[in-house]
Amino acid sequence: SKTEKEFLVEGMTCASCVQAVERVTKKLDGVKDVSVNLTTEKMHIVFDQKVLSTIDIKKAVEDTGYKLVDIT
Ligand code: 9UX
Repeated sequence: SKTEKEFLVEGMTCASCVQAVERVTKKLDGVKDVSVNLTTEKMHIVFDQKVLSTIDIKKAVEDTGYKLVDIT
């Protein structure tokens, strides 16, 4: 049930934005790995889809002030 997805993260303008997005997603139950790239604006995330949905991930990031766009 481990799955990988790519998202586009909208609204990041500095390295602290990247850290904020990584921090909020890494602490979600079911997330195994997250990496966010400021230049490409992409997030790569590995998570257990039995525990967490993409909606949950989007909500967590959007509550932090950024927007996630599904690209896979
Ligand atoms: Mo950097 Mo991001 O000062 O919202 S943390 S712009």
